[in-house]
Amino acid sequence: MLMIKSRAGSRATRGGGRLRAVLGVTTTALLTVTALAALPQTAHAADTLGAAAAEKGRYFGAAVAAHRLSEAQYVSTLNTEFNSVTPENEMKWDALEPSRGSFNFSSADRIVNHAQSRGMDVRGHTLVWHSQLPSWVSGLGAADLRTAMNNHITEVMTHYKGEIHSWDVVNEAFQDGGSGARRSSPFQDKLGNGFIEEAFRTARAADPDAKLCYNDYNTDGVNAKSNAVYTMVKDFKSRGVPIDCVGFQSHFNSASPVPSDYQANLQRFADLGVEVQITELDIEGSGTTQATHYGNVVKACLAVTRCTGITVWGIPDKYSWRASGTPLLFDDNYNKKPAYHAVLSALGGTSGGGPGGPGTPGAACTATYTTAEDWGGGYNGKVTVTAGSSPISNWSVNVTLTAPQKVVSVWNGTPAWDSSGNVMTVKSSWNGTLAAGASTSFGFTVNRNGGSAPPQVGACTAS
Ligand code: 9MR
Repeated sequence: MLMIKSRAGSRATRGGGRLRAVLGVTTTALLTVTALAALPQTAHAADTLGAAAAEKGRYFGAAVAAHRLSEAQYVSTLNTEFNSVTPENEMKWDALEPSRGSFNFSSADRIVNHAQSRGMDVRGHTLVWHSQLPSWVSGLGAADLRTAMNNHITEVMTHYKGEIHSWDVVNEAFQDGGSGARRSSPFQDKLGNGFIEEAFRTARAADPDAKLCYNDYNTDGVNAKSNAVYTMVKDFKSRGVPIDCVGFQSHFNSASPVPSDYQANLQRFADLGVEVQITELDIEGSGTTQATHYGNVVKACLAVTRCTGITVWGIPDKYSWRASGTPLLFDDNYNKKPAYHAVLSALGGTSGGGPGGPGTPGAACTATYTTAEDWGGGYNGKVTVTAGSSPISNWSVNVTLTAPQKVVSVWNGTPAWDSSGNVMTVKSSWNGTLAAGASTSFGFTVNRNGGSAPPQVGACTAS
């Protein structure tokens, strides 16, 4: 007996992207209300990781634990700095389906609800993995295991349909070490090599808009294990097996440092026609050495066009799975470490903007972009406009779309179009007057029409 609770009702009241895509241009009023409701807490755009990454067309996420969401400092750091979350343990099989056919989504829902209320994206982790697998699954015979695997994928993805931008469909299916062989697991041992393909096909059918990723560790450089994954992805692409992305966990320490061919490895996967995502980044160490490694990882991602986002595996060091190695960006008191500043700087952001606002010194105003919601076929963009060190009474920002993408509505700003129809100049409407350092925002809905390039947001001008 399945005990699946549909999230459709909550999605409607939260203003899920797909609903808005259907309503389109005729619902500007609704869009205005819901877009404002979804604004992330941060107003200090380019001085946060999420906003700086968004300016580069990327997300910057953190692994999150549901039970930490009642801790004020944890939540405020999450809300201020990150625009994507991955449930650290709450979407694993043992958490979601502890006994056969009986699903418990409560902790995972808590994270998804939090993310949605702040306009953050969610990565789903993970559907099929040998670890954190309940014993009832490992005890099944082949036929039953196949049914259980496909049912698990279908029920979980259906529950979160339209709410997860990327799913780790299969995690860690290859052995460590030199062989490049498959890892022994109930799935591998009973279903054979075909289980990965079957999982991806089932996942595509369950939520056609979610990006489907293969995720693994020690595949970050070119080596036997990454070669084996590469061969599989190439084969999937050539045979039309649905795969959209490869996740590189990127757990680094002195025994497993950032490989010198990290960027080249990301690039060779990207060249197969998949997105690459850095999914569980942490680097043990401290001070400038750790900071340099972090900066290099971010630069590698930015140098690969199809590297669409970075997730760090936790927020403060004390909650890391490798806490003693202090591998994260915030110390135990949530102070920003040198590694934080290196990441922000590599993303093109600027440290040091306190309350009152960031901005390029001397600029009348700054404009920073984030994607508020994304439903595959389109998205809602948000541009935060922040006055510089003097008050302003109006502002103007150019937004350039790449055809065939089209803007279908704009709110909290007045658009005008150039002759190509791709460049819109958005001028302030009711919200032109800003005190020094104060922020406002405008939003717009884009239909992708099959395109994929992120919008280019130009400089802000004001008078
Ligand atoms: O960080 C997770 C930790 O809290 C769990 O105890 C552990 C259990 O296996 O999983 C950790 O996350 C892992 C992730 O799901 C897959 N890649 C390796 C991560 C670190 O172990």
